[in-house]
Amino acid sequence: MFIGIFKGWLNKFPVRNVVGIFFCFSLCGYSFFTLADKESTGLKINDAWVRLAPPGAKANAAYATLYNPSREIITIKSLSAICCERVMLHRTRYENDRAIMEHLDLLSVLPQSSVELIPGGLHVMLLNPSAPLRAGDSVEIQLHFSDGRQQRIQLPVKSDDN
Ligand SMILES: [Cu+2]
Repeated sequence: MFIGIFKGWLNKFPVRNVVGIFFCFSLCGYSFFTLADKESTGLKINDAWVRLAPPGAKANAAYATLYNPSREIITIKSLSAICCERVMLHRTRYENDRAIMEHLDLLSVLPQSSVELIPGGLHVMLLNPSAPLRAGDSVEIQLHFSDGRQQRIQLPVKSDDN
């Protein structure tokens, strides 16, 4: 009986609309699963946070552990965020006790491996926020992968001591 009703409902729509609806379902499902860390797509994100910067600072560093649960290399080719003018991948290098930040064009995470973004190492740099980021804010960063896929991640803004 249920199938009968469903068929009746389907007959009311031209085939093209059904395809449209299905496409919408799969798109919505895709973004839902990316956020929910679906096994086969995207990275699993842990310990993500944005470091609270001193007042007036034009940059905030962000950290996270990125785990690639898939069997293929996942490469981040760029990042973006609504909060900030630019988002870059940086690596801190030490030269004569001086910390130097280098820009990375790409970051690859090998299959079933993790990359740690941590203070003093690899990190994400959020530049020129449109408004100062405050403790307790949530920042959304979009990862753009080299295969064209994207993943949104949420990071809480926290001070160093918590
Ligand atoms: Cu940096």
